Amino acid sequence: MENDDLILPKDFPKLKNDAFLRACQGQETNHVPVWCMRQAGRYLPEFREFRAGKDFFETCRSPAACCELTLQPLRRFPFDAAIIFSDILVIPQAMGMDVQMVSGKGPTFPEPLKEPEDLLLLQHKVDVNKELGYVFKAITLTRHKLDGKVPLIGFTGAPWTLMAYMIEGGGSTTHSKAKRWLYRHPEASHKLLKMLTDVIVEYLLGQVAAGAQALQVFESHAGCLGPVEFQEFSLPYLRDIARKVKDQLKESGQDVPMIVFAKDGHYGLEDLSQSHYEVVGLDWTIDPRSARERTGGKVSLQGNMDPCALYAPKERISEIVKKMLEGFGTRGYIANLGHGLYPDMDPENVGAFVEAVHTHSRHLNLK
Ligand code: 1CP
Repeated sequence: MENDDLILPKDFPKLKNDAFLRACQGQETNHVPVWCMRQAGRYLPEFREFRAGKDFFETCRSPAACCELTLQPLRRFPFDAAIIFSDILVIPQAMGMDVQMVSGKGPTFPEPLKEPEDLLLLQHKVDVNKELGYVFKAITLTRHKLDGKVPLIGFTGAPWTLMAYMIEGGGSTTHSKAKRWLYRHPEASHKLLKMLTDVIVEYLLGQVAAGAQALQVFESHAGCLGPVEFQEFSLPYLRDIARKVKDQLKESGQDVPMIVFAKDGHYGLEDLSQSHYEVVGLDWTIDPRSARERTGGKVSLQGNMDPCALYAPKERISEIVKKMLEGFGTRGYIANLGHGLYPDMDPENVGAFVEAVHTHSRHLNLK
């Protein structure tokens, strides 16, 4: 593979470990599959070394760099899935917004959306192959280089979460600027959410065409909405995305499992389990048994250990994992954290988490 640019999305190596894909579909597996949100990240010294001195979004635009960062955690741990290294904010960029990663501050939009008229400044029709083709190339390259070890997950931010960043101009604790739009400019809000939905659908289809074997939709800011706002401004778009992606894939005889992760959106759990997604991701504020009851076996579940439990000694991590597995059961379940890994986490404890999931679930399956 001399020139990575010439690698095509076909003749992919045969998949050797399908536990993750089977669990997404609710099928039996020998062990519970496990991966971690932000598994490619700053808690790994090799990640910090590779990223040192490089601009974050420049890194995102390099398929070779994304491939390397995606593979790094898999060299250390027997994760059952890989997630492509990228970021949710590549979509606002593709729509014409400037987004920079400011060290110590996080993603920053120098000119966030302020008033409904600002929607006119956005690119309404996005050619995803032109604007986001670099992500597709990264996916194709990574799928080849994974050599069938585990499936590759593609992802996107959900419309409300992206809208929140585009208005707030970065991270926020209250999201009051973005929520102001929901209460003051509901029509413009729906217009923006619809525009984002259209781009997201094309983007996800492009990821599948490039080789993504599952898709996760991150509604990271569900928690700042209440049940009423969630029903109006988040859920319909989450549903639309899954339905449109699935309908289009069906036309070409394809099917990939889709995961929806609405962080802190416990009030929407019943609805999320009836939204065309195979898997519902959970944060740690939901009790596993109650999540199973409330979703009534309609979907597989993913999550949900408190990431901070990784600060505990390894024996304690093992106990927590065992309890979590007993709560969820080993079928139709993908172990993960309730949110991403933090930069100060010890890679050894991440290894202990993965091992505990594999060991305890094999044991429970024998009972
Ligand atoms: O320089 C760095 O390494 C910065 C840290 C970092 C990383 C590793 C950012 C900045 N993004 C990423 C990669 C990333 N982002 C992945 C890679 C794959 C993996 O998980 O291993 C993924 C899936 C994302 C998705 C993402 N970006 C989300 C959704 C997941 C979540 O955390 O809720 C969100 C909200 C973002 C925005 C973002 N990007 C980066 C930061 C620090 C943030 C959060 C900003 C904030 O709200 O304060």
